[in-house]
Amino acid sequence: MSENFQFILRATDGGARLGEIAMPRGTIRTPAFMPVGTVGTVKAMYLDQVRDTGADIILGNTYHLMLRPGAERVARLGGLHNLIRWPHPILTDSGGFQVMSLSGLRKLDEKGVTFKSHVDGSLHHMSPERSIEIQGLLGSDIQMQLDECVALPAEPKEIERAMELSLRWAERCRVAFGDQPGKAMFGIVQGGDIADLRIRSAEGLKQLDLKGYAVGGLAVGEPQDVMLKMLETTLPVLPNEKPRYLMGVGTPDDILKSVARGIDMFDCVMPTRSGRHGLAFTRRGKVNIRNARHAEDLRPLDEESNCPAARDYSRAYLHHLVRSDEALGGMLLSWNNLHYYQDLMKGIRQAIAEGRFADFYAETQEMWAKGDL
Ligand code: PRF
Repeated sequence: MSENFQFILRATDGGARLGEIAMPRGTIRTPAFMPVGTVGTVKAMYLDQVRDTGADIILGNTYHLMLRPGAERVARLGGLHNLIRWPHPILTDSGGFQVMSLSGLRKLDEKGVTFKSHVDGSLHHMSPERSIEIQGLLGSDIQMQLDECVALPAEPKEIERAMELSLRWAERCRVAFGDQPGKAMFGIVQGGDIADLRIRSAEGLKQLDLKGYAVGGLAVGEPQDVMLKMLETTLPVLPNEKPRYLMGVGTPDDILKSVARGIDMFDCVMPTRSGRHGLAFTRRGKVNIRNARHAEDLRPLDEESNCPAARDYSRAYLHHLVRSDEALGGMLLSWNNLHYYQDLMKGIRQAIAEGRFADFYAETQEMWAKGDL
């Protein structure tokens, strides 16, 4: 643990980086996967379980928490860590992206974004300063600037406008955040699928000398090779000695390929959301447990896993639970999936430490390609 926010790069292997973010609430081993705890819960999981899968940090959402239970209320309740009983680091997303994807009626201008709550239809305004204020009230350890993420494909002019606006908002967020020892505010690179815009965004953010940098605006409709190309364009511009976070990504394959290009942090709803829908991630790729072929299969998802959900429950039972819409089905598959993701990150970190990331990459891809047993 550290009194301050500190990123230590321990080793590199090709483009892949092994590191640690040390901060007062704990150390985050990178490359890291952050389970998504949108409304103050990693859905269908106990936080003790989340911790036991190997998570060092979880993510919360400004947008959801400001609407319900409300940022000031969370503060009165002793902050998010206290409320949800997670004493380890929490990163909060700023709200811009969720406003775009979830709320009805929204108006965006220089001042910020006005939107209609998806909970009760009420009108809200969020400026860059208010986003940082809310993240402070929640008690977030790593706060994100307010940005505008454009879904792809989009017109170049539109992508450029949103990128420039995000850059100006980054400056305002930095001023609003000030200097908070032990906490960090990250900037977010935008620029869609246009290399020049990505470079300008990254250069602009670099000048703000932030504690970390996220790459946003990807995995929003573009093919994977475009996303990877954008990482190859963007990452060399960002300072080597700061952590880099790829927002909202992704599949296990996206993660491996992005680590290879120098990403240190990820978050995604995929393991939990797809778990609730009956999709299991395993060493041998994805398994749709709803499929009729599992109905009388007494084998577990993966007898070699040390996750009880993967090792001790039959596919037949998981199939039955999911088909019956039982809560336990989603709980077990979310557990299996988060465990799988954290095992993948652990494997990645070990491989980088031992200078065999390329071999690990090839072996992991080979296992996925074999398919389910
Ligand atoms: N901006 C913010 N949060 C995000 C994104 C973004 O661009 C994405 C895009 N993949 C996910 N979450 N603030």
